[in-house]
Amino acid sequence: MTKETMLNSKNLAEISRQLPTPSYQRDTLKSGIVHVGVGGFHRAHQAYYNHLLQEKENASEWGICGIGLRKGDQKIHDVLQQQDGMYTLIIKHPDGKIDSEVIGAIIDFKLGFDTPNVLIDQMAQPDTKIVSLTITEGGYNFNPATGEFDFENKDVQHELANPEEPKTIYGFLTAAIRKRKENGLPAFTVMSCDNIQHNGDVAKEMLLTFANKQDEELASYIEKEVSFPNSMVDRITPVTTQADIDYLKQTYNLKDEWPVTCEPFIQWVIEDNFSNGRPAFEKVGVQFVPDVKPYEKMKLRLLNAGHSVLGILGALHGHPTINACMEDDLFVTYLRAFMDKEATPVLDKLEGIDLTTYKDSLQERFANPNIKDSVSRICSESSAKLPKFLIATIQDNLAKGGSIKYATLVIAAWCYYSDKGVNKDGESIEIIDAMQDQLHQAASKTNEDPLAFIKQESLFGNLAENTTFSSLYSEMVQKIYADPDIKKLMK
Ligand code: CS2
Repeated sequence: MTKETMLNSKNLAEISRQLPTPSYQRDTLKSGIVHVGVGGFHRAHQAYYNHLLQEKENASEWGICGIGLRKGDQKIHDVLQQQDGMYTLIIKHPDGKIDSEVIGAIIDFKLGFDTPNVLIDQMAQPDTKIVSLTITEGGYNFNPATGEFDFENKDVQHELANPEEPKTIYGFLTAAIRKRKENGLPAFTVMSCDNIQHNGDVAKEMLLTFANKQDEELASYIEKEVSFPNSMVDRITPVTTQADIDYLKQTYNLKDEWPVTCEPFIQWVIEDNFSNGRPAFEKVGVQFVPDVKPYEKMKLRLLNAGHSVLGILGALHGHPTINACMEDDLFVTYLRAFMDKEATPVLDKLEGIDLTTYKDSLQERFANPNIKDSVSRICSESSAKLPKFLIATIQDNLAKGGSIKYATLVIAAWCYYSDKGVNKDGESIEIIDAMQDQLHQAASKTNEDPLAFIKQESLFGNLAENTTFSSLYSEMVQKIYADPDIKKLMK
């Protein structure tokens, strides 16, 4: 067997005989963008758009420097370091066709949990014009029900008292903005790319709340000088599996230790609000709009919520992937009923977008048999996702007397899932959630108090006091506890 070719700059010419590789001069790129959270999604989305732009024209001031704030970032750092920042993007089409391409937009990666100054300096250097974020819904440090900044967070308390030892994104951003200000450099843009409605506004509000506690003068500088465009980002990016790594080895003899797979669909709608310039992303299909809010809401309340509906119910039934759910007619009918009867009636009107076509396309994307997006990825961190994706729809429908039964069953199923950690056949389910212990404790009181789970105010606000919701929920949760065969209740 021939020796595998390791993905790195030295081997690029050889690799390019087999699959597309960057044709631009990577060593001339500057780090105009510092990105926090170099996960699969960033690599399939923003870094991919950036790569397309680099391929199209000279955009050398807009290379990406990844940074990691947490110990968990060590592994991706080490892999990318050894691959000179490159990785393969494996785009899987529904008909089985696969397009693989080496992406080169990330030119550097730095870690800062032990050496925060390295990251502060990177953000504060003159070339940096944008700090972009995919730190997940939970990374914004707000209470999901009230939206208020969580000052109880130990890391936040530490960095407020020790501004030179930042730990969370807020400590790093304030330290870097302070340094730029002191050095007479213009402020960067903070560009959130997370699935949060009004993601830019939320990032701004949280950063200002934090900065006001630390340094009021700096907070008013941030308010005036830093821009926070809102955006809607979209591309389904499942967790990379060993099979993806093996595929590259077998097909191209290529050794890439952490490729990314994704669907062909990609979308980015963003407000044109940048304090210090931006790449010409419109040339590679990014839509710049004056107000992104209606797009965000449509995506979060249909795609992300739709995912959660399939994910939670699928986990309880025992479907391993989203496409397996979509092979089950009952799940397809249930998803569509949720979208048509509960999510759509509380969406804003969107000029030029036909929601029926949008929902049809979501069904096709979810059904892509090659994506194999695990329900465990979808269910992970549900405590940070469901309040915005699903509970908000229940609240809106309660306010106008609309249907809530489809979404309510998902909440009842989430309670059982959090309590038992098994599917209907008693097989264990892997639960990944920062609030796992609290969720489990609340859920495990269901037998004594059927409303115990929805009494968690940080997730549900005062919804437990709404008798329309609580009586329906109570009936459903008791039925699930009596018989967890969820399909009987989905009929
Ligand atoms: C998913 C998203 O995390 C989730 O639950 O719904 O990661 C989804 O795949 C992306 O937002 C698609 O753009």
